[in-house]
Amino acid sequence: MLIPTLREVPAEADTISHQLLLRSGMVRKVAAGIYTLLPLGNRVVKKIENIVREEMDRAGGVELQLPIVQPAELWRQSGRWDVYGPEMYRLQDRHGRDFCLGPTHEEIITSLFSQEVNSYRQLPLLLYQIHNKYRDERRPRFGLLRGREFIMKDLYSFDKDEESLEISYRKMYDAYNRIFSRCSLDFRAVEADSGAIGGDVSHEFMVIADTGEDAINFCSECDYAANMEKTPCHIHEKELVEEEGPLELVATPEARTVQDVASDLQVNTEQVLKSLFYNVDGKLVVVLVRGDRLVNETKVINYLGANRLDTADSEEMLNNFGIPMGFAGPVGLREKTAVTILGDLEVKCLFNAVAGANKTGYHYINVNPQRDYQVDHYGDFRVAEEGDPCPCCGAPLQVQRGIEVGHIFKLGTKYSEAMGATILDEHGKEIPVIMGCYGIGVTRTMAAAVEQSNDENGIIWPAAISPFDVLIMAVNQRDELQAEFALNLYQKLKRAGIDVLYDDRQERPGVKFKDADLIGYPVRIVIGKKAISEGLVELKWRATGELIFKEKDKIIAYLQENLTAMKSSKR
Ligand code: 9G3
Repeated sequence: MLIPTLREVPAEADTISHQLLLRSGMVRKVAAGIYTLLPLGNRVVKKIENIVREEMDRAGGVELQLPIVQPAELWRQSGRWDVYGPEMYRLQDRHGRDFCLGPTHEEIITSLFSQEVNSYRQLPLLLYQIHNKYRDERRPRFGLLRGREFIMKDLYSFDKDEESLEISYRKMYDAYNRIFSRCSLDFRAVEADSGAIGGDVSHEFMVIADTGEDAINFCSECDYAANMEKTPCHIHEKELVEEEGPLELVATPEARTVQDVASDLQVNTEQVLKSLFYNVDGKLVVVLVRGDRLVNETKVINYLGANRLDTADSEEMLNNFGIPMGFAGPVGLREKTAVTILGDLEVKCLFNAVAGANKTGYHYINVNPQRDYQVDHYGDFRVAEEGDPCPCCGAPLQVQRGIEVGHIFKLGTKYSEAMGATILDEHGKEIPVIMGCYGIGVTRTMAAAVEQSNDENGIIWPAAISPFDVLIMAVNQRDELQAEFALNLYQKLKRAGIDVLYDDRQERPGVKFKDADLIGYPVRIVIGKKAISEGLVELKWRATGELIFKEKDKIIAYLQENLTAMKSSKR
C-alpha cells in the first residue's frame, strides 16, 4: 500500500481540504490544477462514483462512456467553438484537424442522439457517464475544488415534450438529494442561473461551507433558496422626491473610493452613485448602483444576452476616453464615448447624489437622474444582501457560503436544434428533442466532504465514502500474540465484507494513531494487552471520539450494524 502521510502543512495548500488531502497521502499535485489520486484518494472517489452510479441507475439512467478528445466540427455545429476562449484546451491531430479536450459533452451526446434515435417511442432516454473533464481555469486553486482536470458525472435527458422533461428533471433532483444525503453532506438545493448553457431553469446543489466560493440566499420562513447571482432584488418605490439641488463640481483630491468620497463630503455611502465600467462582448457598458451596493454581473450578462463580460481596463478608460477610474460618473459621459448606461432600480430614485465628475480629483454633488444624466435601461442589477426581503414571502433573507457539487439544467432545444437531433412525435411530425443536463463534480464532492468534516487531528470521513471502513492495528507489532490476533481479526472482518486496512508497519503506536486520525477512518481497532489477556478489543469512533471495548466475537455484528446505519441516507 502507498499512503505517504505528511506531518507538516505543505505551503501550496490554500484551503483546509487541500491541506488535509495532501497530508493524508490522498492526492499529489502534478501541475497547477492537475492531481494524482493516490490509492486512498482513489478509493474515496470510487465510493462516491458508486453511490452516484447506483442512484443514476435507480432513476433510469443508462451509463456509457464518451470520448475526451472531441472534434471541433461538433462545436462549430453548436456554435460554441468560438464562444469559449482560453478556458478550452484545444489541440490539433497529426493531420492538423482541430480538437478539444472535453470540458462538457452536450455536443457529443446530442450528435450521438441525432444519429441513433428518431422516434418518441424511444423516449425518455437518460444517458450518462462518469469521466474526466478539462477546463483551463485561469486561477486553479483550492486543490480539487477548482482543478483543470476533474471527474464529473454528466447525465443528459431526452424527452418528447416539456411535461416529460419536468419528470426527468424531478427524477434527477430527487436522485441528487439521495446522493448527497448518502454522502452525509450538509447541502442545500438552490435556484441557480443557467448562464450561457441555455435553458431557463437550473438548480445547484451546494455543500454548506464557510470557505465555499458561492454565496447562497435562503429564507428562514419559507423554503426559498437561490444562488446569490440569481436572487431578484425588489424596490420599494421611494415616495418622497427631494428638491433637486444645483449641480456643483467639488474638489476631492484623494477620494477614489466610495468610502473616501462619502467621508470627505460628509454624506453616507447610500448617497453616492457608483459607476462600474465593463467590456461586454467588446462594447463599453457602465452600470450605476448605489454606493453601498455591488453590481451583480450575472444579472447584467443575462439582461444584455451577452457571452462575455470583463471589467474595463482602467488604463484604457483613462488613455482612450479620459475617464479616470475613481472619479468616473454618468454626467457628461456620453460626450466622451459611446456607452450603454444601465441603472439599478435604486438609482432611479437617488436624488442629489455624489458622483465622479470624469475629472481626476473631482466629484459632482446634487447629481439627479434625468436632469444630469440619462440611463438607457433601468433594471435589477445589484447583488442581493442579507436582510433583503425574500422574493417569495418577504421575510429577511439569510446568506451562507457554499461549494457547488451539482448543477442540473433544463436545456430545452438549444442543442437539439443546433445539432439536428429530431424525433418523429406521435403525430409523425419531426420535432427537436427536449433536453436536460445534470452534472456532479465527483472529485469536488470528495474535497467538499473534507471541507465540511474535519477537526484538528485531520479528516473525519463520512462512512459511506471513507477509503476504508475500519483501520486495525496492534499496539506492539513485534509482539507475536498481538500481531497474530490482529491478523486473524483482520481476515475475519474482510471475510465478513468489511472494508478493513491492517496497519502492520513496524512503527510506534503513536505514529499509527496520528495517521489513523489524520486519514480519518470512521473507526479504529487497537489490539493491545487486553485483547490477549481478556479477549477485549478496543474500538475508537473517529467522529465522536467514543472509545469502547468489545469482545472479539461480538465485533463483526457490532461494526456491521453501526456502519450500515451510518451509510443509510437518513436526513
Ligand atoms: C466549455 C468550457 C467550459 C464550460 C463549458 C463549455 C461550463 C460549459 C456549462 C456546463 C453545463 C453542464 C453538462 C453537465 C452539467 C453542466 N464550463 N459549461 O458548457 F467549452 Cl471551456 O458544462 N454540462
